[in-house]
Amino acid sequence: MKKTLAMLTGLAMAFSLTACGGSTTAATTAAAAETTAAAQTEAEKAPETEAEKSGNDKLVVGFAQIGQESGWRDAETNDVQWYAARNTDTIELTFADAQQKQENQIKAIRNFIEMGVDVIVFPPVVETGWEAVLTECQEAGIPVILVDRGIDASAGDDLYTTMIASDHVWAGEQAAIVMNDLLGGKGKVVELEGTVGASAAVQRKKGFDEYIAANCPDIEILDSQTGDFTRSMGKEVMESFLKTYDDIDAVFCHNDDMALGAIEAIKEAGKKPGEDIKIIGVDGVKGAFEAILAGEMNCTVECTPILAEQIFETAAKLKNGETVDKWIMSADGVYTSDKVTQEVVDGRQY
Ligand code: GYE
Repeated sequence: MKKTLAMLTGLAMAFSLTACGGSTTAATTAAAAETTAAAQTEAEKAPETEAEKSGNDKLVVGFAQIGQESGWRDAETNDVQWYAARNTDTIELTFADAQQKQENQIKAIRNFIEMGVDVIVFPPVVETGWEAVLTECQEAGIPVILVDRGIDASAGDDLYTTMIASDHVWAGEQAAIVMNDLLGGKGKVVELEGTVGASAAVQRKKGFDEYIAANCPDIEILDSQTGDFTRSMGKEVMESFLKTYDDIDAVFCHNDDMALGAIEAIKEAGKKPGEDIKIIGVDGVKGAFEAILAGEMNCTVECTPILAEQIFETAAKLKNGETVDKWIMSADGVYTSDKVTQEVVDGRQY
């Protein structure tokens, strides 16, 4: 009993339920609040014993979210909570926010194992350090779906069941192809990297840098530093790049939030973003589309956060013992300024 209470307190602490980002509609915010209430009530109840669980035919999913570092992340959270809130007759979602800390994600996953959920879903904040907890999931017989980021291949891909994510190497390559066009094959570029050790950052960098090295002899990458996928750090690091180099022609940002931060830094330095310094981001959030329409940004490579339907459908298949592909890849597009109209901006849900 003590153990149960301690665990519940831990769980309740893990439920930092997101107040959603600025681009959310009232409807999704309301839905998120609904799920929040459901999740909190769930946390207050005693976790199900295996016996109780066998009487529960709902799909019980534990989602250990990274945090709220970007508009993209908020959009993914909203989508998952919105979907679960609309399917409460078949789905029971327990959602934890790890506040960007791997140790919190691991704690949340261990709580889900103790609760005996049907399927565990999480985006690994970094690529390494998951062997122990994923082995525990395996020993408990709980399938694991990685979403939007992967784990280090050397850890072995039998540690998880499937991954639902975009191809981040492809995104980096697409950004490099557009960069080459924007610069007419010649110029000096800086790079704002995502969270150190996150697959989305490692792979976007690999795709971009390798394409430039192999195909663009007159494009030089002057510097590359992390902005941790946040707007504030993107701005800060761009400010320091602008102080160090007076000849920057373009910036490749591993996500749109950092690109939006870089735009502010460039304006404050008295230059025109999108013209004096070209800007490419990744994600395809509404703010980036608005910046492209305003001529202050040149391109965003899409990486869809709308994954809920795939996540829950895949989880249902795994609960039924079906096998699924090891990598369920999202289909994404590349948005240069010629493709971004007011209609496209208005049509963006996130
Ligand atoms: O691009 C970024 C977010 O893992 C794909 O994480 C995701 C990335 C996304 O914070 O904005």
